[in-house]
Amino acid sequence: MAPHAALAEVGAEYQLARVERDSQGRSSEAYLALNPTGLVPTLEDGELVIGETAAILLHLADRFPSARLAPAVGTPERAEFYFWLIDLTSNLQPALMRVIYPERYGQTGVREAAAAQAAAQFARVDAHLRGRSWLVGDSSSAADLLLFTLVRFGRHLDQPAWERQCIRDHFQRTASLAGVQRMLAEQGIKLPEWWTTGVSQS
Ligand SMILES: N[C@@H](CCC(=O)N[C@@H](CS)C(=O)NCC(=O)O)C(=O)O
Repeated sequence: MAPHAALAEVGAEYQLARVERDSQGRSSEAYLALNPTGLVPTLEDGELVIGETAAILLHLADRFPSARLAPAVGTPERAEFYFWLIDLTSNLQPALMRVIYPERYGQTGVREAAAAQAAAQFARVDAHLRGRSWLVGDSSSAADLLLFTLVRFGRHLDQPAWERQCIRDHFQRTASLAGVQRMLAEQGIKLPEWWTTGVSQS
């Protein structure tokens, strides 16, 4: 979702390709040749083939600087932007994967432990968003697209992530971005009823 929304936000021309897996969840040899991790997403940009959501977002921010997917290089906001991309990728996302697919981790109690970890991370993000519209600075960045994706994954928690007020406001605000709207329409993703009500652009 996040790289797709970023492509739409920057106004790039792009094509989506569905990645098929076999019944054991294995990716095809052709896909593994593009991305040895077998994970989605992968971006092909001319000769460049690159995986990992955060790497793709950083690349798109560099390729389309006027779209301002990232704060200016060398500023404190840029450093905070790195923090959020790396924090969301390395702390929150793995916890959510354990919540959604606990059977892969082969131990009992994985889901409960991971759900507690994810809830703590969301509480921290919610506190950071208090009084702010976006994760970094005064305008949206690719970090907001990544958070939006993970908040939607967080609907699987006993207390869905978007039930936290500041996260919910941020989710509504991010859902209103033109590129996010386009991504949602192209992926056929429906948002919950509440997102259309009370959208705050402050
Ligand atoms: N750190 C990777 C994680 C990607 C990831 O977990 N992708 C999921 C889809 S959202 C996937 O490929 N799951 C298939 C699997 O785990 O086998 C990234 O941010 O790109």
